Amino acid sequence: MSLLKQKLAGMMAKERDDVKSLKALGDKVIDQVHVAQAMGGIRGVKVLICDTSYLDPMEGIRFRGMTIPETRAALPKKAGHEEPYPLGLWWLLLTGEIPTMEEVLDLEAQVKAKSQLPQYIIDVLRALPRDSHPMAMFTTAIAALERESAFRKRYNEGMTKAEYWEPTLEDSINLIAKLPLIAAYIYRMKYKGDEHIAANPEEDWGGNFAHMMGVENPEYKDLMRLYLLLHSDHESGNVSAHTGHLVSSALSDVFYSVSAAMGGLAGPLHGLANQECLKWILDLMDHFGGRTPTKEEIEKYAWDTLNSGKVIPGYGHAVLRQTDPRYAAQREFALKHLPDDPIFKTVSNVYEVVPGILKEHGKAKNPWPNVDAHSGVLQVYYGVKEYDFYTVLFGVSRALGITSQLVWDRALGYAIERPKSITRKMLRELAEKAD
Ligand code: HAX
Repeated sequence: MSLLKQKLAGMMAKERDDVKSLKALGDKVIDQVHVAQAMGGIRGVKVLICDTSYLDPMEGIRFRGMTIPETRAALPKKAGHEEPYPLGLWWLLLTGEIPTMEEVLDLEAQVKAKSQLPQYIIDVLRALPRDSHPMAMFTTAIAALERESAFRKRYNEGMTKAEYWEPTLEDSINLIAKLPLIAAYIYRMKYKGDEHIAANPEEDWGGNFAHMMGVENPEYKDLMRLYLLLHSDHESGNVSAHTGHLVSSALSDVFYSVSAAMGGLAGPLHGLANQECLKWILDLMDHFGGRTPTKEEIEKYAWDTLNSGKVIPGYGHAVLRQTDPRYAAQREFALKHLPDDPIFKTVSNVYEVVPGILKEHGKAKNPWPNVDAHSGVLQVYYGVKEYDFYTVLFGVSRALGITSQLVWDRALGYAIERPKSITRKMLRELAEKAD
């Protein structure tokens, strides 16, 4: 049995007792719902349970209680590299503990053993028109992989509810192993003359992804590790994680759940904002003849965007009310490795100008940048310029968060989701009665 499975098996009894004792508090009121929340995307209503991470509006994300700097400092790193093994973060999300080097390497080995792309997945990808969006390709390949599901097989054989987490973990390891292969295949097929690069058994999961995409710069491999850590988990209410949780609650397996989640990530208000954001920055620079525009010029351009009824991508957030610490971590990387890059300078100037404009505009509750405002410039710097691919990078990382949540959803027997809908007439009547 893998060290990860052993560790999780040892946690089950205590965690399940905890859930049982919470269920005994079942009739206590913990929140109330306002009309604005019912009409505004269930905004902020406390109805999901997620132990892998928590998002504080001012402080940002904590992975199992740890801030991003704490996590980066504590997780094991490959010798000679600055950023941790992303699979170490997965271990942390799953178990709540920082793994030892032995534990990370055991997990790396588990994942490596599943790192082959079946021919039928390649055939599915090749059958899609080359101008399909990479996220459509990615989502299709994940759904097609469902054929491999251990959960579905074991469910059909009649496994008990207490066992659900085991094939969920097995499916998760299988999926995590294959995602960089799928993503790199899409990247090379679509943008790099259909020439593919075999995995390097010496590389870790994160470094190998960069290698298979064709970027050998060790700095980029560290950027990839950082990227995979930063985008992984953002508690359970965001569109992608919540979709995964919702679909899995019907006992659909990991492949169906993550594929559906990726459909949500592909929206421009969510993960696709990273491509939108870089496009906005490049368009801005193009508009001023390719140079770094002045702050006054950025101000005018930002107002033009807002006045044309569009959002400024990479700014605002449904929960955060401060600069996203995932933005700050990427900015720190840029200040260290590409301080003089003209696109980075533009991103920095936009950071100085846009929050003030959004405040003056008066609509966005959070005028500060989110994770997507900074990721593109780093990719371009190392040669990954095809910005419609960026959400796939996000997707590989987000799967770490979603799968770690799904393993616990199934371990703790969380119920099938079924919120109640009412008609608008009923809503009005309830609201009037409430006053
Ligand atoms: N530019 C212009 N207007 C903005 C804005 C922005 N960056 N952010 C919010 N607003 C507007 C909203 O569109 C909304 O307008 P309406 O009342 O006309 O509908 C108003 O301000 C209030 O919105 P909010 O309550 O502050 O924000 P929401 O919770 O509704 O939405 C979003 C949060 C992230 C979707 C929003 O801020 C946005 O559209 N930002 C730009 C897109 C983006 O960067 N998305 C990525 C977010 C991070 C993420 O999920 N990454 O994957």
